[in-house]
Amino acid sequence: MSQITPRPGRIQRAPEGFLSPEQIREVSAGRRDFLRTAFASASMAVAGTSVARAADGDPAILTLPEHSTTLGRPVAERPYGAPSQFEAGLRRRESPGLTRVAGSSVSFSPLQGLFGIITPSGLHFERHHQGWHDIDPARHRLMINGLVKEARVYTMDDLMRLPSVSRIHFIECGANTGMEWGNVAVPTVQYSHGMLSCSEFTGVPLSVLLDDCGIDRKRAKFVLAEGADGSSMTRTISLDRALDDVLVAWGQNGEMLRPENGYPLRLVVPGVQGVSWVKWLRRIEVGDQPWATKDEAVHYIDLMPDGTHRQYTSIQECKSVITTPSGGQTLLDKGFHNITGLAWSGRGKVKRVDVSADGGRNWRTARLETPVLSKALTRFNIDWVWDGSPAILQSRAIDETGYVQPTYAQLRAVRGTRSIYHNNAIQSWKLADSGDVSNVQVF
Ligand SMILES: Nc1nc2c(c(=O)[nH]1)N[C@H]1C(S)=C(S)[C@@H](COP(=O)(O)O)O[C@H]1N2
Ligand SMILES: [Mo]
Repeated sequence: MSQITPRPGRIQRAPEGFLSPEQIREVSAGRRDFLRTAFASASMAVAGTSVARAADGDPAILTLPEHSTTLGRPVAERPYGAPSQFEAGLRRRESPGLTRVAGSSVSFSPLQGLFGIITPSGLHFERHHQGWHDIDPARHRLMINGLVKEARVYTMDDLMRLPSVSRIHFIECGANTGMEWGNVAVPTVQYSHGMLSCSEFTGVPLSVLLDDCGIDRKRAKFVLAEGADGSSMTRTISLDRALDDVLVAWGQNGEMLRPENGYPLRLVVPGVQGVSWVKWLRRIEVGDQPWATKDEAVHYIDLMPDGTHRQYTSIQECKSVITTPSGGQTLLDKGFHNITGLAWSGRGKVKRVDVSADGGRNWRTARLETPVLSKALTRFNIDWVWDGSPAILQSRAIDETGYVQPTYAQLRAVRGTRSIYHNNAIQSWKLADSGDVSNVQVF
């Protein structure tokens, strides 16, 4: 157990992500001097007490600010709310140089700046193979055809009058952390793990629609989901899964999906890699064998150490990452720090998360914050007192099947180093005695 010291350690959170080490050092050095002067007089005045900031000398508490003496802005000035101007650093970001065209690219969620388990819709990561569209829902249709008694075409109105459910699930691109297979490639958790988001999705279970069309129970084994964008995004899903927890969803976090996330309709395939969550969903075909389309025969296959490719590895295995402190941040003080992060498993609930501060030699079990939901992000927290010496911070998740998140050595022993997809290895953040946190790999 750690003692909570009265003045929690402060963190330079560097939400910009791509600060150079020099810039980070500049910022944190400046900030430290500032903190030192700000607190010097205060701590003398209250010597012997546990108060961190004395009122004495702090203009932020002594002077009545303008906002306490003037009329505020009118209600509904912004009919659709937006974040504070002071949160402008919290942005989805493209990784410079990762892709050549922005229409076929990725933006990463700023995990380092998020709380809890729900990703604000405006910060949900994006992955488009052929750009995004804002499709008129009045003109959008979903067709179900193939091995069904009656092929049907649904309008959005048809779908939205059906009995719907709302469920919280994570979506993770299969290529998340893909740049880290061979060596450390990116500086921050936004770029190493930010193709990950979690929302409450609302829609109709795909099983309801398949029932409505009457699937040929004898021959039907698979379904194919197809998107309405120009990428010909088509993915095979086994019928078992399609009838289990897959949703045809229009809602995301209480409102309609955002255009970037598939408005007006997307598939939600809990636990499965993002590519199967077909956006702008326009067709479900029922068939008797996998289609082996381009996005499952050429892309989204795992290159194995022996040179062969593994197909149809869809589940996102148990994984976790510490989001604070994480790469690019700087601890400005010794003493108490809350270590926080996210854990998830495509196979069900997270059972336990352990945290190490010494590169995996010793582990302590973190607190899992409720709710702990199946195939959803789970938030963990653990108290920690930094004594100022270098440390390697790691988290290791275990899911309800008993599967333990692997080390890089364990993962590479099976998968090699030249893969792209399904890297769920334990992430290490190195904390230097300067307080700077950086991305390292520990074997
Ligand atoms: N129609 C269509 N669906 C798609 C894609 C796409 O390009 N077109 N990209 C897929 C991939 S690879 C991922 S990881 C997820 C990303 O979903 P998001 O953009 O809502 O985060 O959508 C999937 N569904
Ligand atoms: Mo993806």
